[in-house]
Amino acid sequence: MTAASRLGVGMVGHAFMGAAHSQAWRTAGRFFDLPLEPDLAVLCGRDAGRAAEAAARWGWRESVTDWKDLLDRGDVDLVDICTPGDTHAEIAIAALEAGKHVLCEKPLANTVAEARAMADAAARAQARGVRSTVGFNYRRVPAVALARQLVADGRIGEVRHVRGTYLQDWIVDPEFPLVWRLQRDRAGSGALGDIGAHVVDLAQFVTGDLLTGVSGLTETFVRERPLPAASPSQGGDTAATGSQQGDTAEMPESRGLSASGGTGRGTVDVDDAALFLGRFAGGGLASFEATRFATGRKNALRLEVNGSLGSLAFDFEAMNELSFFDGTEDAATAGFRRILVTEPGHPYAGSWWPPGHGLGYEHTFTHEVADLVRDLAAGTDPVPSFADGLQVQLVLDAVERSAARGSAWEEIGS
Ligand code: SOE
Repeated sequence: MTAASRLGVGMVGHAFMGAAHSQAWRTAGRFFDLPLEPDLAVLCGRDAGRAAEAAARWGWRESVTDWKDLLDRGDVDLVDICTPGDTHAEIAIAALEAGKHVLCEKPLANTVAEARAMADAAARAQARGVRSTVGFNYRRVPAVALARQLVADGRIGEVRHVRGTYLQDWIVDPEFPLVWRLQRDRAGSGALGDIGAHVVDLAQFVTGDLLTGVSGLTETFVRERPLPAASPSQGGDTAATGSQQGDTAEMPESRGLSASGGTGRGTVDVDDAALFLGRFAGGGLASFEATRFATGRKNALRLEVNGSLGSLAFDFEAMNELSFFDGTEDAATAGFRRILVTEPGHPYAGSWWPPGHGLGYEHTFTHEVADLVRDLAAGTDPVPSFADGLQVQLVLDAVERSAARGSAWEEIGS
């Protein structure tokens, strides 16, 4: 691999997202003809032993414990941020200013102020040819990319309704511990920022339109939980177990919580669920739901778009399918048809398996890094940008402001 043909990657964090990104960096060059070969140079985690274990498991050449080490390395061209949201701004801004491209997991940040600082740093870096993107990976589901194409081609006409839900149930058990995702100072918010960010980005991506105002309602059903058992690493550093439960909580005493080692209880200061209405610039109306208490729903990211000429419906739990209703067809035979999005001509699908064999969650990350590598080689700006991530953060912030004001209508700032 010559220096000119490689893209040196340094990844910070190695929990669930670190595992997904590692799989993507390892796989992208084998299924997509990329102009640059990703080189998994170095993984960073705060606990040396667990970082070394993760580096060996996921295929990284070495591991370090200080993310700042990545900024001085000549073999790192891009910093991939897979840590909890409270560290995104510091790491991304420093990496951009050090001349490293950045892939940052979603949500971009925990606050609008942080997101704006990141977007400003990205704009300054872009002027120097240093590029950045935020990891809204569901845009890269073939069925979602097809839905966006159909809307853009006018196949459903004017968008009237968007119905977006993201339903999970992994904390329904009140004894599930107070992990970092349930701590405002680490995660910024609860279901709203974690999975609400995805459904907002998805709705705006598929419709090609932006929300201009929202009215929101949030709830925390379980207001205190057991403190997590002390663990040798802190939140966001553990090797993935392939589920949210794999993100162990950070050491309780590191947050001023009692160092009970899992015997005490702590207050949940984030939302368990958020419901909100929205209006799009083009006049369409939207309803959204992001919850971790939809008992029985594991990762049900769903979007339905109703237009003046037809409708589209997507459910991530059947991610290789897109339902399409063509309202221009003869009413006698019209109906929602199931498009199996696995044909060679469908987005991304031609790089994988024969029709009907299907893709999974991991492939969305492979598509994400494949598109990113192509952009970096071509000198074009990857999407979604940090500015796109800021816009999602503005929506989330407006939902929280609305919920705090009795669901009063809140305009989306800029
Ligand atoms: C929530 O637990 C979560 O891990 C999100 O953080 C991811 O973005 C989503 O892809 C799966 O669920």
